[in-house]
Order: sequence, then C-alpha cells, then structure tokens
Amino acid sequence: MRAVDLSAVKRPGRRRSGHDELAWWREARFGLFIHWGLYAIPAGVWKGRRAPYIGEWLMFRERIPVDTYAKLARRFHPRHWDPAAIVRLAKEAGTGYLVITAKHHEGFAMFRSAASPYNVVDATPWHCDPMVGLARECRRQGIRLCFYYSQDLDWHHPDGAWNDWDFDPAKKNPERYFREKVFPQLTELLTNYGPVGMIWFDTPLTLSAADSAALRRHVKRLQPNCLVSGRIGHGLGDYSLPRDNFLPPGRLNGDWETCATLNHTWGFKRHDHAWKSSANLITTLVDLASKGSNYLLNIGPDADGVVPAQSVARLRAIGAWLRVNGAAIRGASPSPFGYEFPWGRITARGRTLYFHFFGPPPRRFRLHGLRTRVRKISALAAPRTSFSFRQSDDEKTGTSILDVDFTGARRVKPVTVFAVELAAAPQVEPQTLQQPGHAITFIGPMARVGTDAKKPAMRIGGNGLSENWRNTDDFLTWRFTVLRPGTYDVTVVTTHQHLEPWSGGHALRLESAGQTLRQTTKRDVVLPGLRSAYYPQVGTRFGRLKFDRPGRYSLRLQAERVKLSKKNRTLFSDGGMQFSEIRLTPEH
Ligand code: JFZ
Repeated sequence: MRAVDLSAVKRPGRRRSGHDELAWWREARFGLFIHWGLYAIPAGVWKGRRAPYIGEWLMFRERIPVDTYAKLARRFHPRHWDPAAIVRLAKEAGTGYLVITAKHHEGFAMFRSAASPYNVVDATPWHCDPMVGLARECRRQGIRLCFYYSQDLDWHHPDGAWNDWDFDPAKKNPERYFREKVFPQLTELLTNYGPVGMIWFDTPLTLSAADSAALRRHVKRLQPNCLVSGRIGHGLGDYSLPRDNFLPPGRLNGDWETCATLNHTWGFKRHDHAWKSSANLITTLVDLASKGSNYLLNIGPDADGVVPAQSVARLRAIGAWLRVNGAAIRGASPSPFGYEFPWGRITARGRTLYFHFFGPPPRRFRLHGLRTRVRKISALAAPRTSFSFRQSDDEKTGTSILDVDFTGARRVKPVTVFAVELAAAPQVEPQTLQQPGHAITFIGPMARVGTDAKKPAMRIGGNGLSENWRNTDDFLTWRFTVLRPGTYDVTVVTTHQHLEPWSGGHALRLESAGQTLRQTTKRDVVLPGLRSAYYPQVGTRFGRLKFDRPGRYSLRLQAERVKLSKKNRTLFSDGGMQFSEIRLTPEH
C-alpha cells in the first residue's frame, strides 16, 4: 500500500455548484485552533510522572482504561471559561475563524449530546455547554465558528478506532460507531449552534472512501456551505492539510492550511514552556501566506478554561503586526515566484506585490525575474513614503532586474513590508532562477518528474515533497538560469517522513552542465530556518558544479540506490527517500 497524503484533496481548489464556499476562508488566511477537553485536567502529568508527547494523547500513550479516564469528567468545572474573552482574543489576534475540539480522540463531547452521556453537560458537575456561549459570541463578534471532530479515533467508544487495551479490535463494529455516535453528534453540531463554518475532521486512519463520502454528504446535507477539512480522508476535503507544524518548500497548488502549536502540544500541558517567539509566529504566518497556505494556530486552555498568558501575549503581538500589515496577508495570494527568498517572502493582491523582509531592509535591493513594470514602491506601514527604483534586463540572459533604493526605510519588527504597485498583473520568470546573492534553489514543485520506466512511481506531493521515491528509474529535472558564472557548492536536502526519524543512505546521481556528481545522502549539515524546526532539512554535500558562462541550464537528480526503510510502510510514511530541495551556493 502506498503511503497516502492523508489530507490532500484530489481536486485542489475545486469549486462546487458555482458558489465559492472557500471565499471567507481564503480571505481570513489565519485561524485560531482551540484544543480543550478532559486532557486539560491531567495536563501532561499521570501518576506523578510527566508524560511525553502531546497532551491530548495521554489516554493512548499511558493506555489508561476507559473507566479510569472517564472519572476525570467528575472533576471538570472550568470556573474561568469566558467565551466572550476567547472570541475577543481571536479577533485581537487577527484571525477570521476559530476551530474548537468538539470531540477529540478521547471520545468526550465538549457539547450537549443526546447521542452519548459522555459529554460536558451530563458527565460533569459544570453541566454547561460551552459551545452555546461560543456560538453566540462568534456571531456577535463576527468570527466564523468551526468544530474539530475526530470521526475515526475514539478511545472511549468500544467501536471507535485505536483503543485496543480495553476493547478487542476483532470485535469492533465501526459501522455501529458511525451510526450510534458520529452521525448523531455531527447532526447535533450542525443543528444546535447556528451556521458552522467548517467541520475540521481529523486522522482518518481506518475509514474507507465510502465512509469519508458519507461523512461529507451528511455535513453538506445539514449545512451546504459548511466546509470540511482535508482530514475527512480520501481526498474529499474542501482543502488540504499537510502534517502538523509543516512548512512547505515552496508555493502549493490549491488550498492548504497548516495547523500549528504555540509550544509543542495541542492540549494543555503544565510543563510545556517551549513557547515560540512572536517573531517566529509572524514570520511563519508570512511564509505560509506566501505559499498559498492558511495558518491555524492553536491555544490549549487549562482545566479552568484559562488560556495561558504566554499564548495570549503572542496572539496579541501577531494581531498588532496584522493591524499594520494585514493587507499583505488577509485575502492575499501566494507569491508569483514559486520559491522562497533568503531575505524574506512575497505575497500578492491584484496588481500589488508585497515584499516581506525578515531582517532590516537593505539600502540597495535587487530582485531577478519580475517582468512587469513597477509604478510605485512604498512602505506598507507608511503609505506616503516612496522609494526610488530602476528596472533593466540582464544583457547576457535577458533576465529582468529590479533595483530598489530603500534608503531611509524604517524597520518594522519582525517583518517589514513594502507595497510594490505594478502597471499590470505580475508576470515573473517561471523557471528556477539565480537570485542576487547568487544561491540557486531547486524545489520539487518546480521540477518535472521523469522516468526510465514506462511511468513514474514517484511524484511530488501536494505538500511540495517527493512521495514514493523508492526506485532508480524515476528522476527530477529542472531548467534554470545562471546569471553569474562560477563554481558552486551543491547540497542535496532530504527530510524525514511524518513520525519517522530521518534516514540517509540513498545513493544519488546529479547531472548538470556536462558534470556528474555522485554521493550517498548523509547528515553533513542541517539547514537553518523555519522549516527545520519540526522537519529538519538535512543537507548532504555533493561537491561542486562549474558554470562557465551565464545562460540556461538543466539539472537532473536520480537515485542509483534507494535505501528502503525496513519498517512497513505506514499511512504516513512510504519508506522511500523524502526529497526536499537542492541548493547551489557560490563556493566559499
Ligand atoms: C492530529 C491529532 O492526533 C492531534 O492530537 C492534534 O489534534 C492534531 C491537530 O491532529 O494529529 C495529526 C493528524 C494527522 C497528521 C499528523 C498529526 N498527518 O496527517 O501527518
């Protein structure tokens, strides 16, 4: 079985019945995720010991019997839960929608449910349905209310997936689970709380395509405009989701959303203090917007309903930055360039490009490949500013060059944004192109997949990484332009599959400009930067390539041996090589 990208829709960006249900979601670009359930009570500590892994998976990791775990409900009485404050925080952060866990894998319904007594009204001394107040506040404050629902993993119900410590897997009846719990609860969520923006389904590990299709029909029958996330399974979502905390190597096709944590857990853990900086979070928001992805950023309220102060501070910092620079994010389109820049990112809106600088804007700035005439360049934070610029063509390759003088520009931390107004919609060099600073980056989405066999088995997944690269027939090729001749260090970057450690040992052959380099992937360097935080970008040094003159070239990468993982392939991992990118940097 080939590992599937669990969450990539097969029809990216497909419109249904002419009405674009995704319009509000694309406009928002940024959402607030809320993981709140019984797991907030133990908060990552069980039997006096700090439990590893994400907080909401405690019952699974500690194999806590249902009878023991269910007793937590008797202690759930969140005195400080304040839906108005939660929704106000979502607005202050600049989000346009919020997704709250209505039922996570623990099986506990955080809403009134006639379908299961294991719910927040009937099973706790609080006897309150938090979704009523939340729905009211979302309507009042203008935030889309969405529900996360775990439609497959349920460690409480005897027929739910993945509790094999209380229940015999051979005796599970998934159809009964769907009939008794999932469909009735979805009906409750889509009937009792007014308009719902989305059902954020999750982790469809045992569902059939028919199951996913039935779920989709059920949602759309109750609320036709309610979106479903890519994790409904079998490509039947309205948009795609990569792995958690995942940043793609370049612009993605279709509609994507990366969900991410503020520390390292979704559900509250009292000992997880690994808070990301506001600068990191804002830079990540920009990175994802530049690649066409939404950012769904999580908070985990504690058992009293209190949002950790560190979470509040960070969300407010993002909101403050968005109040000045939101035009470059909300409703913005991805960069017309398919790849990242070492200095920052680009987003677009109509005839305006937004240049996002992650560091101090340079006085002298140059960009290769923008073919459209520029009319004006100003600071987004100071629209009356104007910066001089000049456009020309490189005489050897014809590449368009934009030079800008940012003298006097004021830095806005952590990201300074400039509006570049164009005379028409942006047109850029479509191929891989050497940028000033002279590095050249080759990413999967800009490659052509080829093969020496009848048809390739490997492909570039929707998330921009290779999938199913397990043979020596398939290869990737790029056409690219070199403006500055010279010798370049070559680094091939691979990363690990989800929930798998990185593995090297793949013998690769790289050919370009009449030269051939061979190397076996190994951990020579881990590239710094956002993407390495959760999925280390492991670089193997391949040697050098020499380009004698400016011009157009091609590059080909093929395996001569793929070291297949000994473990069986899983739903998350195809056991092959996970290619990320190739980098050419001027030799030191
Ligand atoms: C799932 C949950 O298991 C987790 O507790 C949390 O709610 C997260 C947002 O979603 O975790 C996943 C699900 C799918 C993938 C990775 C993590 N995936 O497809 O790689």
